[in-house]
Amino acid sequence: MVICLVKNYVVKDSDALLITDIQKDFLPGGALPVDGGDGIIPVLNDYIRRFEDSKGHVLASRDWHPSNHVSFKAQGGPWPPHCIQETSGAKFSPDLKLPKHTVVISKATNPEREAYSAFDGTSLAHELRTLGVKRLFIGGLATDYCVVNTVVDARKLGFETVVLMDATLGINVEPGDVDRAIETMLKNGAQQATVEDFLDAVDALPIEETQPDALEEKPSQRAEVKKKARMRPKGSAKRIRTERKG
Ligand code: VGL
Ligand code: ZN
Repeated sequence: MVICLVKNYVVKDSDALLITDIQKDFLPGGALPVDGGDGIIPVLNDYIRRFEDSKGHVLASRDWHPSNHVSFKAQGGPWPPHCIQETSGAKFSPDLKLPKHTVVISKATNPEREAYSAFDGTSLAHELRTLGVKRLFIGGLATDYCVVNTVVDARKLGFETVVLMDATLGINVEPGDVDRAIETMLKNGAQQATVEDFLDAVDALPIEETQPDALEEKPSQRAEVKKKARMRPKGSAKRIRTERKG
């Protein structure tokens, strides 16, 4: 039996995209690089465009340590120094196309405490509630640290939470860490999705509204939606809707 698992997410203004820790130190050439971490940046840029087009919110977290942070080896922690406040390594990757109005969340700023979750000791929950966000889509680095802890907290706080599986990568200090992180997220009620599970705005319209007659009723608005759809790389939403996974 083939089970249809295509999800058809349509981004709306009560949705937020949270991009975790796409900072130079976590990318190849950085102080604590995630292998191939730069490979998810184009995918994240695609998600950013979708959220921008559909009035979803975009937030970005950053690891933002003081130079004497407890997680650094010199203080007895597990990590080399990384993402030190105001240094070049702590900067977001210049390849990540963050919108101007992105809400930036700085985490693990207390020298005495590790905080992998973007909710831990930050204003993230407050920001999301102020924006009216009900559903949180999360992608970024690293699956087995920031992402899993952020997702578990999001679930505890009552947000519907979707992990963007094609836009997150982990460190795997121990083999299987990433797999265990994914299992933990699912066990906590998170959903998982890839870009193929998203419908473009134009495909989400009721069928009759996409007919030529209906187009004439609201020409400017409709033209705008159509124009955006045309600007996309050859979309897959139509095909995906009939595709089966699993
Ligand atoms: C992280 C390792 C060290 C993370 C932070 O946020 O994923 N990982 N510091
Ligand atoms: Zn850190």
